[in-house]
Amino acid sequence: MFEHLKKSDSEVYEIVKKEYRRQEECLELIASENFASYPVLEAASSFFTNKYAEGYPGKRYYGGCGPCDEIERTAQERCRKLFNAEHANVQPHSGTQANMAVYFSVLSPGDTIMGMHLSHGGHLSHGHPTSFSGRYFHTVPIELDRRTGMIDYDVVNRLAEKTKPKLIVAGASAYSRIIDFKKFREICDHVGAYLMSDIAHIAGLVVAGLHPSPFPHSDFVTTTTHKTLRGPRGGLAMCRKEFAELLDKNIFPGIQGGPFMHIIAAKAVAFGEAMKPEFRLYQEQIVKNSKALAEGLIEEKFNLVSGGTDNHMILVDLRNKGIKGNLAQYILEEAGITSNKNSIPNDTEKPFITSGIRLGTPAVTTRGMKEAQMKQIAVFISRAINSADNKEALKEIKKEVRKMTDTFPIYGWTE
Ligand code: DSN
Repeated sequence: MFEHLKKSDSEVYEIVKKEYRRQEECLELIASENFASYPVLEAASSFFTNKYAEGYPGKRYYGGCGPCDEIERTAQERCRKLFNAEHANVQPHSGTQANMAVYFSVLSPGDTIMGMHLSHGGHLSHGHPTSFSGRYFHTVPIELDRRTGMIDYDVVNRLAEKTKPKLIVAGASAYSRIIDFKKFREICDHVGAYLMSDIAHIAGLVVAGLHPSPFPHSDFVTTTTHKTLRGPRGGLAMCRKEFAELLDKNIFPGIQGGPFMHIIAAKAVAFGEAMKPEFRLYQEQIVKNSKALAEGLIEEKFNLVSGGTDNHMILVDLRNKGIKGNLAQYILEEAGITSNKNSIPNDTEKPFITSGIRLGTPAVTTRGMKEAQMKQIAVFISRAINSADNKEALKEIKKEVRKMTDTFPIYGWTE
């Protein structure tokens, strides 16, 4: 592997190798990351990289699109089956672009959308003022209940009654509890809004039946393909049949040019993997691991937003530990643990500082780790946070982390 790159561009080759080592040697706890399989990686770097295929299967703006049509149809069909969707567009380059295409399908600039506030678990593309979504549309942020750290559907309903959104986004980037899509549908029906469910984080759990499906409740469902779904980096947009033409038009030519056919090929491979029984077992282990990590952290006196987790993710409120999210992220990295600083509900710190960190188990579960390792990781985290000023202690934890990661190799690539 990489023998051509090694020969022709040793500078880039060495950097690729560094990234490989980082992934193998560190504990990857970023909730939105995962390790795609070799078949997914091979498809993503395949000869489809070279091909332009603007348009859709059977209706392209370029010649030579026979295999492109075949691979895109395969991806569409597998995607529809996997999510039980009436229509699937596999071309979005990312989750944000999938969301943008949906908004542009049914909204006009200035229309009102409602979605979770960024520091209450939402995503930039759910209406944050710095994103296109908050600049083109009037947005009403949903906040979590202060006491429980969870969505209060009665409050959402009252907010919707008052503000009359044209579209409601059900979905999150940092919410560790089940999202009740049925309740969101009822609220949408009550105020005449479209429902777009963004399942980027939980797509794998949905496929495995471990989180309620956004269908049949949603008009549109968007996701990325690289988080719990463990595919290539990319997006997907699905919808009811009645919106199919509108959605397709708003992806191409609406907001994108040529589709990334190599990534579509890799998406098809990932969907194939997600149809296998092993995938369900993998998703079950993600949740077991997440709960075990949460328990371990609670034993180490960490406060978790909402008190625990139902999914692959944990949001830690660090205020009782006297450390900000940015410093915690740095300290953990020094100890060989990769995480990300994250705002917590009603955070008084700026998004680049934050009072929390977000942790997730999809990646460590892919490498075969189980509950026992999660308990040990919770202790590593606690020791590291308590050793913020002690470089030697952090080095020692890093050594122990390395011992653990060596026992659970990911790709086993040797030069
Ligand atoms: N940036 C992603 C995450 O980390 O959750 C969402 O797109």
